Amino acid sequence: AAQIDISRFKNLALDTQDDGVWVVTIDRPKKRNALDIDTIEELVDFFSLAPRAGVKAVVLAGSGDHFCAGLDLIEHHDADRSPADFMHVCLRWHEAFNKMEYGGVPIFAALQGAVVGGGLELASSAHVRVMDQTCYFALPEGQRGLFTGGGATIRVADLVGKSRMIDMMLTGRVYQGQEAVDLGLAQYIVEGSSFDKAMELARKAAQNLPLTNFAICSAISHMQNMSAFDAAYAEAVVAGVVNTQPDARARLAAFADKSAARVRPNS
Ligand code: 1HE
Repeated sequence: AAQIDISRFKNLALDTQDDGVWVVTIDRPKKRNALDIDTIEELVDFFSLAPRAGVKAVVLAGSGDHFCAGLDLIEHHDADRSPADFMHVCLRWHEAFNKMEYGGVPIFAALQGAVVGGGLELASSAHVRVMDQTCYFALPEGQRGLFTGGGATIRVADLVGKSRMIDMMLTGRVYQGQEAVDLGLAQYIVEGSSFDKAMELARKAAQNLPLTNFAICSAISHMQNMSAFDAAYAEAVVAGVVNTQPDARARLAAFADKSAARVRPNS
């Protein structure tokens, strides 16, 4: 298994829980967790290793009152990048976010305050988003003279639909509260701490077999990129591997001997 050397990370605060859940916190609160080059490289590092390091689930958080303010606009301004330079910056964002979405480790984003621009691109690369009452979503790139470069055209459009994304960018529209959940920007909204809820969900997911979670958090995303014909084939292959894994036998036996919990409606 790969080892994750926590001391190497400066902009991410990493914390491990004993059930295999890792807390990954973007830790630049004075900059509202804006994503500079170094932070993106740390995300690439962590999420490249996580699938091979026994990480069972991740709670992805932002330090302070805001989840993430997106691209570090000051770094971008000061660097005065060439088109080719910024293209390569964006490719590193894609490297990080693709590792997240396709890596096979369940990621639960705990959202508060601003989830804007690249911050929304980051959040949309998680598998599950939990928002609190302070949380709001926007794509201010349009107003800043910019365009999205971290996958919003794929992932945010996928969450809210093309027309809503275009409106968000043209007009700076902000979504918050229950409406944001209804649109699919988050799956959960809580009265209290989004972190506590994300942790509860991550712990629950961490009890699934790792190979099952790998398929859920990798295969489904890959299949969206395939024709239905090829996706059905890939699904059969994945299910062939997952549904016959030796570790699942005990769970199947528990169902057969009626000791396993049954699926019941919410009370
Ligand atoms: C930053 C950034 C940043 C704050 N880059 N430094 N994203 C945006 O357009 C969002 C820009 N940020 C904001 O609208 C606000 O800062 C917030 C709503 C997130 C927070 O407001 P507030 O009042 O709590 O903080 P503030 O006073 O605006 O900022 C506090 C500090 O954080 C200040 O630095 P300081 O050194 O003067 O104290 C800000 O400069 C700094 N800060 N946001 C750099 N984004 C791959 S393409 C992706 C495209 C994009 O993501 S475009 C960016 C969209």
